[in-house]
Amino acid sequence: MQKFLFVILVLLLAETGITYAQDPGIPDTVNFGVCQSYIVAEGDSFDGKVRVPLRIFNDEPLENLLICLTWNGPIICDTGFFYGQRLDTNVFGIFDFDNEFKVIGVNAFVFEGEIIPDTGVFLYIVFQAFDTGVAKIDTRSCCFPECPITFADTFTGWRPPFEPKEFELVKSDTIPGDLNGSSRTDLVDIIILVNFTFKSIYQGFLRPAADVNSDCRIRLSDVIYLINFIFKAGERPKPGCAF
Ligand SMILES: [Ca+2]
Ligand SMILES: [Ca+2]
Repeated sequence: MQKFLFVILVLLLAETGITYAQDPGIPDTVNFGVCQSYIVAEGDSFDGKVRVPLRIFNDEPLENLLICLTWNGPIICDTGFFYGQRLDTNVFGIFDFDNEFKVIGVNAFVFEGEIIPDTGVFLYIVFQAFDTGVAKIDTRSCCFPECPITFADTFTGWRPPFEPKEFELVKSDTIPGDLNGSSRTDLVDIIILVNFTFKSIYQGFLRPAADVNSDCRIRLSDVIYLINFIFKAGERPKPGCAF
């Protein structure tokens, strides 16, 4: 929590001195793209990952953007990674979350230069799902500490419209690491994964099922993880997030 308080402080400090005004040009927006989930049964319970793309449209250069989110449903925040052209060596991004208070803080600001005008995915948020059902992501504008979505240029700030996102968490019938759908994980699955990783041969498997170490990418470390599981009684494949 201490770390997150620090980020909230950064967010609030960053807001200090901003004069709110009408959004210049075309209205900027903040919304979400299609959420993807991979949830498997673990005995009587469920385990999985959900990837939520946060999308931003800004037609003017920005100096600062602040987004606070909250959620409900059977998910906890796991990680987030920035995406696209907006962050570079002079534009710094902070992503932080607190699962106890169900709050996510996103801040991007410039050391020099600007956050360029752009449209599309700005951040992927990855949640861990522990059940099926419905989840919803909203802003923190309504709650204490209030943290409205704010975009700002050098002189003024504005509050772009935001669309909350509700999505369904559905159980998958596949098993992590079972890439040929044989209902078991064995040498054949390793060969399929090796062919994909080193020869770019894709044999139609569900991608998150191949991300067996659940780091949201399919690569050599997944091959090693799967070999260790099958031949060395290593850790079981996890539901992945490489959608
Ligand atoms: Ca198999
Ligand atoms: Ca992986």
